[in-house]
Amino acid sequence: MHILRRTILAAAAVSALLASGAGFAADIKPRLIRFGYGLNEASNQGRAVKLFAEQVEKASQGKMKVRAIGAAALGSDVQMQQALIGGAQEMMVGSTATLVGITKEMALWDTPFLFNNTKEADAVLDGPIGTKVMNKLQDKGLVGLAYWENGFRNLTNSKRPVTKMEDLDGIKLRVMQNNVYLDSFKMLGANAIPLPFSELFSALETRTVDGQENPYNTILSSKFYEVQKYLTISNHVYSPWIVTVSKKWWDGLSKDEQKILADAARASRDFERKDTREEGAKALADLKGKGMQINELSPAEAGRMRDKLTKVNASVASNVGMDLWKETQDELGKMRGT
Ligand code: TF8
Repeated sequence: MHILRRTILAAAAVSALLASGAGFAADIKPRLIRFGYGLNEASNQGRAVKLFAEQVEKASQGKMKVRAIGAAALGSDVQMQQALIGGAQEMMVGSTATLVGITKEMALWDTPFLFNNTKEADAVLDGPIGTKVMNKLQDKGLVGLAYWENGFRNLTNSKRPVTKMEDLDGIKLRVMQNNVYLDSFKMLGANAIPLPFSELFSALETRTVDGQENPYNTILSSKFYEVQKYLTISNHVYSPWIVTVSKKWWDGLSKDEQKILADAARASRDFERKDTREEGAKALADLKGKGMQINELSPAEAGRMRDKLTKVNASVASNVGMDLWKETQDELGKMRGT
């Protein structure tokens, strides 16, 4: 009787251990992960990084510690990418658009009006095409774990309401350090100026540039409403973020450690998309409340801009390769039933 009871207790203890993820074989060493990002702590990006850190610490029973460092304190996206490649920093999350200099296929996501809605974005990014593009990073010293949502981008400026293309003439518009964005906005008539995000607020404040484009969430969390009066709803492109790891460091991790990071990146992706969409749904009203003047484009003007912007498609296609371009168009066509 006693032996039986002890056996049952022991079996229960083992299964509890296994259920908690700390199976006997789990190979987890003490690790410090410096995880950098560009927005501030009180942003959708900051909240998701915080969740990621909690998940990793929990799943590793406190052995793997994530030091989340926001507000570009470790550098701009481009600087952090280099630190990851060199092994001086372990992880980051940032815009895919700033990775194009490293992996040209990332330019696929810069295609204006590629996705009609977030459902299409999620399906393509999380499906075989998104994975294929993400895996291209590996040759360059980076491991991609998940796409998070930055979101559909909209135009703001301090000069005038943009109700038609011609209103952009001569507006000094900050764009990301990416040729598709540069070409797109030049094509629309703006004076497009590439700048890292970390320099954007002060560039707007000092009027070094007149405008910028980012999702509502970022316009809100980065307080651009303090230095930008006009917002034009343009939704001209869906911009993903991507969680990346230094491959140099990743290759030294055990399978268990890698799995903890990959699982946490995906769990925080799901949280982040939901959080971003909830915040985004209220953001316009919030921005109005902060004093921004918001306008939509008439269907005719939106169509004119769209026609102009899709002129960059040919150069995106040649950059990313015709096969990948066609595969993406086919996939979207299937989803749209066209
Ligand atoms: C941009 C991007 C940024 C992100 C962020 C720093 O405009 O949208 O918000 O790259 O990770 O630069």
